[in-house]
Amino acid sequence: MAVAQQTFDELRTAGLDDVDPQIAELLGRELDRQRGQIELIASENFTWPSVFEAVGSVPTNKYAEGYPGKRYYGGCEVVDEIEELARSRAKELFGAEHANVQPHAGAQANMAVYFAVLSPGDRVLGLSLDHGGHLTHGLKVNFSGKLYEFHHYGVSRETMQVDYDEVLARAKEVQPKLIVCGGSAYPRTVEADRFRQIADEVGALLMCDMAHFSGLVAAGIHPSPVPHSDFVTSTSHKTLAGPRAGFVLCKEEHASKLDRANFPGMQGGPLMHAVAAKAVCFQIAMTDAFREYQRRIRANADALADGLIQGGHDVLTGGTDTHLVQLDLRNTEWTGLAAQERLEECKLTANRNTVPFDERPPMVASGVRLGSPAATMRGFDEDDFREVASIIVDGLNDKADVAALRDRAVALCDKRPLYSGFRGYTEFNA
Ligand code: DSN
Repeated sequence: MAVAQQTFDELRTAGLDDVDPQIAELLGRELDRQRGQIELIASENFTWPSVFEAVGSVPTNKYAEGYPGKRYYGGCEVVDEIEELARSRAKELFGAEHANVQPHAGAQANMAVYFAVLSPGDRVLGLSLDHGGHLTHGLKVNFSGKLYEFHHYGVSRETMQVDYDEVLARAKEVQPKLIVCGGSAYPRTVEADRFRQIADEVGALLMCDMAHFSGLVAAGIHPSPVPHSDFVTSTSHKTLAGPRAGFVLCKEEHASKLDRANFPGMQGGPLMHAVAAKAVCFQIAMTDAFREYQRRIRANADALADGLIQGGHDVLTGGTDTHLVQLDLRNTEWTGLAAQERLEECKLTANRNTVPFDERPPMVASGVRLGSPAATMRGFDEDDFREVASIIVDGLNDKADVAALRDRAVALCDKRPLYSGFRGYTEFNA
């Protein structure tokens, strides 16, 4: 029955199909889209059914401004336990002294840290966006670039990797109050221990944004920035494979400043259903199964990079230490935009990305950023990723048989079905 005809009592028990068939249909189409293409966007993943269940759960109804035991609302005894579990699991998983699990996303996690330790106009040093940083690391049009005096270090022209001597030289020149390491398009290990030495040398605080590689850190595959950093920020939905959300880890000495910066400084009521889902994600990330998943992410990223190189393409830095592979198209006739569009025609989803020292603007770019977490989640192995690399190599050719390449991609999707147990848009909507 159409929503306009439903009574109040009917609406109180009606499902989405009845209330909003348009949105229901779009959700179904989005599920089909996710199932029917190979997801290579390095920052995306397919989360666990248990996380979907927590995200679509009743704490979405609850206001809980404040922190466990110190709320501004009644009825918080259960959500207090949820948040305590999320906090303690985050601390245990990453060996952190303190965790704040309330930031809605990675940008808010970074904002909470800046609000905790910086005043407007303070100097900060971070990796520039066009060398693999992030817009919240001081892009001029972002709050970070507007509020603070951000300076940037880049990667070396020879190695395309961070040159720690150059970072030290920049830090001495800039005298920042905070150094930010990590980023969104850097394929190599972020050596937080070396950033710590640099920060100590110039008397700066250190924040590591591990949003991209936090799953690898949880599994012990990427060195942990936690012992070396004053603050570590992350999302929970990339390699960590949890809900779309953020969190911050810090040393105990910064805990109360961080918590106050997040609330009441920056956010209002936390999204307690998302906090519950973060607790689930941290629990899963402590298992051997999760560590195995992260090992596969790494092996698959290597297979992808090797396949591209063997197919005659340049891969930034010659490979990867993480889940992320940057295809460098500067020696080809392809722009990042054209390549992204061609791959999409072949049922491979990725995003164009500038490469360091790119002469093209970001909307065109000369690179394509690729990642292995999502396809690995649906069961792709190294052979599958070698086939993905081969489809990319064959696709980036003027004479490509796009229909045949699309068939090869669809064959992989059919071999590795996604969310096969789902009855509707999620397992929980029959
Ligand atoms: N948009 C995310 C990424 O793609 O890396 C970072 O915010």
